[in-house]
Amino acid sequence: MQLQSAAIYRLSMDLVSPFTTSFGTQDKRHVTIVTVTDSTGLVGYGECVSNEDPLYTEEFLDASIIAMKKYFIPLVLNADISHPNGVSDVLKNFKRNNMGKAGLEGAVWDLYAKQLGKPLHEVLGGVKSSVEVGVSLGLEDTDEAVVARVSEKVSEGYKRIKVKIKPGRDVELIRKIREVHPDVSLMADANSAYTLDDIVVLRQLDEFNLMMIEQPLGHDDMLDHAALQKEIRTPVCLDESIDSFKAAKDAIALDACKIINLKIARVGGITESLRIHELAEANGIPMWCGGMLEAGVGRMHNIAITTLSNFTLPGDTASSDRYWHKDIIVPPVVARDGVVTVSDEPGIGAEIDWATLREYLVEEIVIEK
Ligand code: OSB
Ligand code: MG
Repeated sequence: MQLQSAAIYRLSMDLVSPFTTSFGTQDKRHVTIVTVTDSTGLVGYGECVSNEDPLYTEEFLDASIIAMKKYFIPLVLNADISHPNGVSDVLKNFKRNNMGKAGLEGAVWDLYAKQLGKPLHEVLGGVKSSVEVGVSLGLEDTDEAVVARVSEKVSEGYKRIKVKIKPGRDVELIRKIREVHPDVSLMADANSAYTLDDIVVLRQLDEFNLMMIEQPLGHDDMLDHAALQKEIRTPVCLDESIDSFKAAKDAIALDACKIINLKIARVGGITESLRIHELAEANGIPMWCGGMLEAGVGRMHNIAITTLSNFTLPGDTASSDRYWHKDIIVPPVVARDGVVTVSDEPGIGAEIDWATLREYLVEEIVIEK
């Protein structure tokens, strides 16, 4: 692929509103953009979605940046790879650090598609020209404020609403949402906040006809999720637990979930994502594409992968303006009535708006071959 150089852009972007989950509140994102440039000057874009702190998974941004700078980027630049699949081969001895790997690999995939002059979704084997999306809503100070948010997003046309729950903010919150929106496609995401000791509460959630409950138990509680799924009607969806093809295979073998939330970054990149997609499809496990409060580059990767056939449920790739006053890509992501039209431009299908990116820039790291 004639890779010549790479760069890491560390940005600081304020969210339009704070985002609260069971593990904490974020009011800004340390967005990290990765680029790779080939010998003709074509540039591929990736986004490393690591959070500042190791709260969602063990990975955190400073560590991802060191991993990319010290190991991943120099190796990949010098590996003479001919296809983006080669990135995970070159990096296979490095354990985990999946978000760092995926940030770099995403840039290589975008560059590869641009070298072919084709949209990334087509290179990946996507089959849709538009994708349905939902929205993920954080906890608010009061349940009433969450209900108001849900109403706002329902009126914007999102195809399903996900709300965050945690112990003490669960059954009553969902009950209040259902009183106002009895039929809306609704799901809850606990981000690992419960254990099997909370079975009484988790069983009560069965009453609300939720599409699914996302990651109720710990990230490494595959057996407990399997036990839970036997006890509740609501489909269990795994997020944090699915960090590799192997994890997806185990989850399916154990009946630990009925649905998979796929995040490209959590599994270490698009190549691993494609393997999981094939596995899930063969086993009748529907998928949707999760999010990490990405800026535009990561959102465009998410849209590209959502065009694959087994992404049958609306994901979390909401419009850019749900997150940012001004996104770093042109055009930004726009969901109309919960539908995003897929771009047919080469690669991810959007350009970085460098003037805007520079407004958010904290540090720029350039790595030559
Ligand atoms: O658990 O899906 C999650 C955001 C950051 C970290 C974890 C999660 C989320 C979200 C929001 O739910 C997804 C998005 O809107 O990008
Ligand atoms: Mg989740």
